[in-house]
Amino acid sequence: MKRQYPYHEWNKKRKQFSIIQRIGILSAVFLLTSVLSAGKWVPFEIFPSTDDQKSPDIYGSFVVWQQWVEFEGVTDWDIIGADITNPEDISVFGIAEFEKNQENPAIYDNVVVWQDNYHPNGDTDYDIYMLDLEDSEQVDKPVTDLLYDQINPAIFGNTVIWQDNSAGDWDISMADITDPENVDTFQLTPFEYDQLNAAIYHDTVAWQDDFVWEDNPDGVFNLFGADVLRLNKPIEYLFSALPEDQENVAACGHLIVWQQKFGNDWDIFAADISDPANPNVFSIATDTDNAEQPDIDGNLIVWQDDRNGDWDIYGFNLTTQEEFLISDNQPGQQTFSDQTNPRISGNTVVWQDNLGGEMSIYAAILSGSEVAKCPEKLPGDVNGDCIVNLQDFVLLAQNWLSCNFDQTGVCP
Ligand SMILES: [Ca+2]
Ligand SMILES: [Ca+2]
Ligand SMILES: [Ca+2]
Ligand SMILES: [Ca+2]
Repeated sequence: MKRQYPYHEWNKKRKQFSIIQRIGILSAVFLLTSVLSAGKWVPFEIFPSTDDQKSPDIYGSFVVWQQWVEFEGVTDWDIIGADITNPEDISVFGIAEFEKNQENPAIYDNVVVWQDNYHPNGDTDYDIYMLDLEDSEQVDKPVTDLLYDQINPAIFGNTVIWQDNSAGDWDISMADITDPENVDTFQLTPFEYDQLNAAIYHDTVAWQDDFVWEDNPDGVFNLFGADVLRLNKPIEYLFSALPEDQENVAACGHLIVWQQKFGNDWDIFAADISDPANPNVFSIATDTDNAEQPDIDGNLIVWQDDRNGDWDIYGFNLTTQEEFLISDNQPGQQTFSDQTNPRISGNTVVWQDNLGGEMSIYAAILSGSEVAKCPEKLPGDVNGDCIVNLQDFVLLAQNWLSCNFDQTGVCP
């Protein structure tokens, strides 16, 4: 199962380019200019630009994305970041502004990872790179230096995961980046068929997998996962196997969320994987329109939804069980556009928006009843809805004087 990739002495292949370009660009402060209109929360554009911006991720108040940047006559994707602690005084900074393409960034705390196809020898395969925003030298470091493509990274703590096509199909691999100079890499899914679009939260990794076996003869994507507490000895689970495709999984706490094909449209489902061998699946958004690209943090789930005729961002509060519209929801709004690809951290949601033609990154800081949490569970709140009422009493009465010890002679 375990495969230790040969470790290379990482060369400083891009250091020179890095220094030249880092000095020239974005350490500016931008004023909030794109307020749509008044409302309970007002979406704001993070870094107004005529460049296309897409694939945002967020951790706390740090937002990262990829941007189509022109430099000395050549245009390619770079990674840009912003601190949106104060939405009226956003600081924007360059993270990876190199030749070729830096794409699909992910962030955890102060560490950003991305896929990158710059090689000094002219190769164009993708590798995974990382930058610690607190690194005083601001030098990016390779997580992989492997043949073929390593793409689509995710990060939690000191564990980075990605998908790799070096075996002829997609596999998920992982790395421990505790010491960036000595990255240990492990294969998670050295299996046939495609394992891809993986998510990580603590020791849980989840991915979509079109593995064909007796329960999946058509090779649709099912959801698999693993406990990776020991990176060299992962324990694999089957989270959801249905005849319909299940894709784009995200994870937080003991929950995973994903999009699932139902008839001709996509729906959002979730599962409690506290007991990973027996997931408890429940639905989040199942109308006849498309709900896609879910993300989850705490008790909030977000996704993109086309029920209103264009793409909007929707949210669902797992505590109050209420659904709510996040984007294109301003009083008196006249202009509507497509909001897609949301990510959430705390009460802050980011997405990409094609308002005005090119793609831009927007954010909204949610507030009010839509984001209500239950700080602690009340004694007697049997159904966990943060209210002690008759519903709890009914559940209590149904089990009155029941006893469920697993050993005989213990119950009275
Ligand atoms: Ca670039
Ligand atoms: Ca590579
Ligand atoms: Ca595979
Ligand atoms: Ca919209």
